[in-house]
Amino acid sequence: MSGKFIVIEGLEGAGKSSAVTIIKAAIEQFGKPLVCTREPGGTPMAEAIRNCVKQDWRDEKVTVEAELLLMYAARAQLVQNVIQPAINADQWVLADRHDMSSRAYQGGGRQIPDSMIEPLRNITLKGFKPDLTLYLDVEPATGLARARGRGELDRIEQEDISFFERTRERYLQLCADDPRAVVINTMQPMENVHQDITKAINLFLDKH
Ligand code: T5A
Repeated sequence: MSGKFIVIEGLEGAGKSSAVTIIKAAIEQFGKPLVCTREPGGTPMAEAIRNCVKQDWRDEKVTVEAELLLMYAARAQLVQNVIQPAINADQWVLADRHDMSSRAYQGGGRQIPDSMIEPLRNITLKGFKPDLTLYLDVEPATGLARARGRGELDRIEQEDISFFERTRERYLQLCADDPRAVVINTMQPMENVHQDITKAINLFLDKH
């Protein structure tokens, strides 16, 4: 027996926080012990990396290569120390972001070629992948307006809109190629978004 790995993905302001709350409740009702994670982060060292990548370093430019490597360094810590042990112990894991974020933000947004990303994925994940990914789709302008309403934008959130358009486009491509990914339209009233999320998670739970 082993647990399941469910991932929520999406641009800033897509509504991942409320999706986590809905899915967490559904899994707990299903009677499964649950571990929740976020990326980058989720272990003491990975949280330190998160602080490092989210902030500006005054005049020092964060290179796209350093950003990519830090995302995978944080992921290696989290997957080996938290996610895989939990799954091996028959717990379920609900993740706020995972590998698809790097492929979309660094691959799509930053335009880093797959030939650079793939070796890092192999080293870090060794073929490990989610059982279900819910991608919350939002147009960048709408998502960023929601994120702005919440407070100051961080280093990545301050990127040009074209960065988020490329990121979204890559997300949609990755979902189209992944039979375990479900796209949820979040550009509709919150109540409808929540109904769609509930439907998707219940469909998954019915099969497991
Ligand atoms: N990153 C991360 C990479 O570049 N590569 C990687 O490999 C990884 C793992 C992480 C940053 O790092 C990048 C991506 C990110 O830029 P973060 O703080 O975790 O930083 O950023 P986010 O995950 O984007 O967190 P956010 O809090 O911005 O996004 P959420 O959680 O999707 O937004 P949420 O749920 O707080 O919603 C925002 C607001 O919108 C409203 C909500 O009420 C809330 O106020 N809202 C809606 N309003 C109207 N209609 C709806 N349907 C709504 N849905 C939500």
